[in-house]
Amino acid sequence: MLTRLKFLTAGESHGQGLMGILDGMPAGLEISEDYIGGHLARRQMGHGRGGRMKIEKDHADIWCGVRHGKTIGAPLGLIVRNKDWENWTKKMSISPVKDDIRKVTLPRPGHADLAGIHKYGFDDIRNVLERSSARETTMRVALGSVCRKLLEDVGIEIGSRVVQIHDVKDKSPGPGDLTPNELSETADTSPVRCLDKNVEKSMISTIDEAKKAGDSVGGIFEVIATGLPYGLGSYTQWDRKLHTRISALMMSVNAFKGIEIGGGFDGAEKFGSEVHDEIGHDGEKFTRFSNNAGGIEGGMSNAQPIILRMAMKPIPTLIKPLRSVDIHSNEEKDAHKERTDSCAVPAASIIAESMLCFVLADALLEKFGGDSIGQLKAHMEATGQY
Ligand code: EPS
Repeated sequence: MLTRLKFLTAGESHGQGLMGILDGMPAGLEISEDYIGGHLARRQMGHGRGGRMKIEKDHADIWCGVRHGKTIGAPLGLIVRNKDWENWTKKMSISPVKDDIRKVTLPRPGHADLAGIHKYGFDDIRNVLERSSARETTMRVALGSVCRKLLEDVGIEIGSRVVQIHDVKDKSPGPGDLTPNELSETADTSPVRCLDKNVEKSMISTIDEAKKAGDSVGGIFEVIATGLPYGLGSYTQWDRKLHTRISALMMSVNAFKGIEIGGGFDGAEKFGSEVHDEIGHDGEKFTRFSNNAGGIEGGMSNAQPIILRMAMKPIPTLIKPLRSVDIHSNEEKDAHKERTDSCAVPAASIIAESMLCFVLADALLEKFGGDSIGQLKAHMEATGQY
């Protein structure tokens, strides 16, 4: 789904750490560990996170691809060390160990456990859960923040806010007067990334109740991008459409179960005349009277803000586990309990921002090209239409 950029992540949740490679970044982009770290810290926040986030203080070491603070056009390599590794050196040892390591044999409903052991022929669910854990999203945010920096340098901003946790909804329309960066800065001051203080309170108590009951809750968040020119993506082929690419990357995040673009599901019960955004002209450029399309028409950016909403399911690892069956004995038992979060919706909104950063940076490079940031900017200035 990415045409100019490639990225890969590696690493287990309780292994030594996470590795990531991002290939295809132009030369000359200023990037620092501090910039990446700022976004990693945002991913660690949020009311309802479990014990792991108290242990980790995620930091990405830039391993290669950057010299004197700027990219050199080579693949970027990042490493995030797991602080928790010191507690797992035997259980997660690379080489065989003499000790008897207890196997995980009770698959958790909703997780990769049951399908994973059948697929790979494992007799220990830990071989599955270590890689299927959402810990991996740390590296996505780290690499995605490099794409975010590229976008920021050409005036494209991406931000988000949480609009629902469990059944508590913030029904207020998106604050149109805030830029995406301002939106995120405000949302980041809330423990649930919600802009409405009253709704925030209810969201927090809903998470607390779920936690007390050993349960978990999901939610919905909104992601917004501004500053886009016309024509990222293309209508000419199914896999070049911008919404195809955005949906694919978004839906690659473990717990994301639904995506809405612009008006989304609401549009299904409206008339065409109520949904489509009428066109005007202000003497200089085309304008729109609404943005129900969410910034994408015909698989291309239409110079309006991109507006997305993602639904996240409740995390499947539960303190009060659901029914399961032992994979060795076939005995009915409760599912495996692992340290977990009661709510990770605020963190997930940062992951979604990062996934959008990959797609938009890629589509921008596809349209405007350039081996260096200077060339990209010159191409955009010469041919970009807004
Ligand atoms: C996560 C790290 C994990 C979990 C969570 C997300 O750490 P640990 O398993 O050591 O507690 O907190 O992942 C899950 C709950 C899951 O089911 O994958 C992180 O870094 O975001």
